[in-house]
Amino acid sequence: MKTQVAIIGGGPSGLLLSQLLHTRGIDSIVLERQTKDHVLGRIRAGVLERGFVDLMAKAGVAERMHSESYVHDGTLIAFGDESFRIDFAKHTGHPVIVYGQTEVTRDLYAAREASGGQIEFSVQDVRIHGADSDAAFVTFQQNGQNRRIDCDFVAGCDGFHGVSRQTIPPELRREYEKVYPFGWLGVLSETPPVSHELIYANSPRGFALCSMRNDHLSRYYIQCALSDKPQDWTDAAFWQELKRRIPAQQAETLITGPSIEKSIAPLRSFVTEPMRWGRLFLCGDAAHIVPPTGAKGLNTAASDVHYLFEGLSAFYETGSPDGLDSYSQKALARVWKAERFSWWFSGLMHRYPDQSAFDLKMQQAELAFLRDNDAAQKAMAENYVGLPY
Ligand code: RFL
Ligand code: PHB
Repeated sequence: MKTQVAIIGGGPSGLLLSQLLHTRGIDSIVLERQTKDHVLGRIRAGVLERGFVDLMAKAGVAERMHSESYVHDGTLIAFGDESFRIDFAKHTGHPVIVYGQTEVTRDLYAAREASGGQIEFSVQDVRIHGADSDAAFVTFQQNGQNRRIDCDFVAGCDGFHGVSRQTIPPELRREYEKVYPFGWLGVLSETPPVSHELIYANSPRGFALCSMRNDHLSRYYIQCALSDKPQDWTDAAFWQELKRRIPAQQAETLITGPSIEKSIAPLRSFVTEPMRWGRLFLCGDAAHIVPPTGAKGLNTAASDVHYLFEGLSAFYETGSPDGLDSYSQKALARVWKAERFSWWFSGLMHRYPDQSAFDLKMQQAELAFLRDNDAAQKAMAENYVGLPY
């Protein structure tokens, strides 16, 4: 097989890139290790920045998102018995929207299929060859057959555990990592959301988050120990713990029900540099991870896709390699800002096992400052709705 851009990974990064390239007549083949049902079964991100929304429109896949998403002009921050609202619209003129990653991925699959895009599922042993030469190619196995794609470029969109990052020789890679001493236990339930806007809560029992997917589907998270397993938590125990961590008014009105998904995610900050090696470009979770506090993972994947799409379009349309040459530097400049925000917001909202009385006072003072200071709220809101590309 032959294509212009071989894309490893059929998650949101790979699909969005493939669909955007298609709008400029650039050919790609997507290789996905899992089945489509498996990819669509993963419950992940929920909050989309305006940059992401614009990219979906550019890719021609914004129709259902616009009709079914929730527009949010602000968020509630709770600490102890207090809570205050940060008004995104007032501070930045922009909202965020809530539309699940599952739905984003579903819309992108539908668009790729409608335009005859090639996506190969259940591929195994994907290997990238000649990325540092003029003749890159990708080999893989499918249904017991060895297959090969010759290509101009490879986009490594295969997530944190993919092969693309590992293809870059270790001596050329620099990795930065912070692992947090807790995880998030997430529950999806077919119940109406407790609040129209998200609630981030720092309680003495740990962090909690109230989110949603639509009027009948809620998404809640609580900070948990890294050693916890989802099966350790009955639904009743989860609801009881959530109620103890959110403001009394919401705890009283929370409607509970059976969970339809329950999972635990560890929290990690991670960046690899550079994001390019020859003809291989890393995008999204393949290159960086943020803790989910602040909802930056999928959104940062989207800004990478934007820079790579611009670079590839310019290359094919004008022959200029400038956009590709500056890809890593441009993408990383924005990635580090998202890393900083997620790290800061995680530090502000969680209880740490080794937190001293002094550390706790610092956290409380910073929350009080955020509550009382307009400039601090504006800085938070600008980061939350998404820094410009
Ligand atoms: P993905 O989604 O991991 O997709 C990578 C795809 O590559 C496939 N793959 C391979 N394919 C072929 N060969 C290989 N060797 C392969 N290895 C892997 C995988 O099967 C997969 O289909 O990466 P991508 O596309 O970069 O997208 C990143 C996002 O998924 C991720 O950043 C977000 O989900 C993070 N995240 C959130 N981000 C937000 O922007 N807003 C949020 O509200 C938000 N909430 C979250 C989140 C992540 C969470 N978890 C579970 C980590 C909430 C949670 C709980
Ligand atoms: C979600 O709805 O899954 C979600 C929302 C906000 C976050 C993280 C996850 O910060």
